[in-house]
Amino acid sequence: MLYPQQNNSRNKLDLSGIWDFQIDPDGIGEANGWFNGLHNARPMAVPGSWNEQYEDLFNYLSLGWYVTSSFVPQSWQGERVFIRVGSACYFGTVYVNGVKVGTHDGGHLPFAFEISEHLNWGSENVIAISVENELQPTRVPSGNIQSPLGGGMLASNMRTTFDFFPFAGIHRPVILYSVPQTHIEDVTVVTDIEGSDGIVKVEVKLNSPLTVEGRVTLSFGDSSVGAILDFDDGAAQATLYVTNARFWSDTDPFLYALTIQTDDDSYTLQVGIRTIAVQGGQILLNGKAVKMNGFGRHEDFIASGKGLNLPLMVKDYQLMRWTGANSYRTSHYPYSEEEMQLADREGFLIIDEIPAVSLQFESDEMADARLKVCLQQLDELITRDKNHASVLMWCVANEPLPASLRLDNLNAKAEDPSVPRGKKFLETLLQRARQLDPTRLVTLVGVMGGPIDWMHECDVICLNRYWGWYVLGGQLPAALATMEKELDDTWQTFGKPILMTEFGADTMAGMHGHPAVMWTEEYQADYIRGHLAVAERKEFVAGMQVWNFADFAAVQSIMRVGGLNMKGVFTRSRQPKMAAHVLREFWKK
Ligand code: GCB
Repeated sequence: MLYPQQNNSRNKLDLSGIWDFQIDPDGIGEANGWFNGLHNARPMAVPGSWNEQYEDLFNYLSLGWYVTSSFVPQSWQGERVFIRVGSACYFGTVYVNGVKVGTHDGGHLPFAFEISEHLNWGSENVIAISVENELQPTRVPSGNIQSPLGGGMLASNMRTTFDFFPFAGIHRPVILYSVPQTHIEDVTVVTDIEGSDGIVKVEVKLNSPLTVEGRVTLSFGDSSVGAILDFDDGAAQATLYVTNARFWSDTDPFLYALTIQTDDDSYTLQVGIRTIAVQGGQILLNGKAVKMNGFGRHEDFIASGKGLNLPLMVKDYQLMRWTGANSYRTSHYPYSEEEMQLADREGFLIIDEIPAVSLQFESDEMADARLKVCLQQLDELITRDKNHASVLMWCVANEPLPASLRLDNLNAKAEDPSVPRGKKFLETLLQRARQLDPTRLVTLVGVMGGPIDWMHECDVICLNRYWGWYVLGGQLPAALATMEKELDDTWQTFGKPILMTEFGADTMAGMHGHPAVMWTEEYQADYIRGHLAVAERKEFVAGMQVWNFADFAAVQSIMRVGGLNMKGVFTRSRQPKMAAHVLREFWKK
């Protein structure tokens, strides 16, 4: 799905701003024509979650209506016009001038509907979007089911299965865009390297099955290479050769501008030439071993919730660089497209994850329903992000949970029918990811005590481990020894690169202790120092990703002080804890 852009053949109108908003707990809005305007509206920022914009909406997850109006210029008439929503959590319905134009299931991914027929050209148009984020067992991520890890521990007032606040609303920009009647519908770019030369393979699809000619050009500074695109049945391919190419990497994130031109349309993408592979215990970027050091993160901030927050995004990248990080995982859902563009530009190595956090497989029926959702999410994610140089890996799940998992007895799962059911489920997703994109690595992130048998199809073994926090808390020497042994055993089992995708300790900023006890800044610093020191001795550890970059909103519970998960090395307002300096010592060397 191409990101909208403005050029001579295309137009783009960003509807970000303050919209009218009204909650509809009884679901009466549609019958009463709320899509034409709201009687009792209050201002609401788009993009943004509604939960932290008003305290009475903090725990509200049911239906809410957003209404605005937009002038569509006369000059757009004759073009095809679409409305595109970057993300609505969880279910969105779009109305234009009173007509329902489409619905979309699932958060964190964009969707678009053609609205050319419903517009008033050269005048105002009423745009309404209703959104709800009810926690339901068949949604992904799921809610309102029992977690084997004990729902009450992590979630008291909202029955999530996952450990972050279920922010609701329109989280990313709503854009009106126009394209010509015959337009470029999709572009796929795959790059390769031969010696010092770069190879750029381009596939272009038009929206109609035409036989026409177009052109593709790759430019850098004053130079360019190009090729003819011979469209047959609306599709064309070309291969460009770049002698002495400048390869994209975390240390030199060089981007070329790739422009597709047809008689009616043109589209430009930023392209990095790079390869990605694994060999033994190493991840190879452009044929050379690279470590993916950084964080698990969240899209989360005061007041904006999960809403796109551009100054915060820039600041977070600067802070990550300050620690020496070069990588992160989009835990636990796809991040904004703006964020992926910044990762390309800044040279961050991304593990790109669908919202499949804490999947459960308690029955065939439930597993089938969730698999359908996950396959759609995977399709949408790969379609959206396939051309980003920064994306090295697709991650199909975070901590899928066997029904019999218990943190106090990590081995108790003989005869658990959710184990083979889960294996089939996860392998289906891994295979689909590989089939949709054979050029990238595929993985899933395993929970402590989860079946390692679920990971055989992964290119990289991703482990979330809390030795020294949830298990062996306050006993760092024993915790680190156990962790080291588990790493060695896992390497023996798989012979594949291992990434620690989570390890961390909740820490109240400003709390100190000598000796270092749990929750103090000293404990977190020692915990992280200990983990990084072990990892440094293991060549097969291809990266360490601390949980978490910053403190983030979770649901209220006895485990989350002030409703926050405090495993950040920065506070929620982005001040460093002692541990952030420890990271610099290791990663800036
Ligand atoms: C995990 C989860 C993450 C939680 C974290 C924690 O394993 O993947 O979503 O926030 O543990 O802090 O408990």
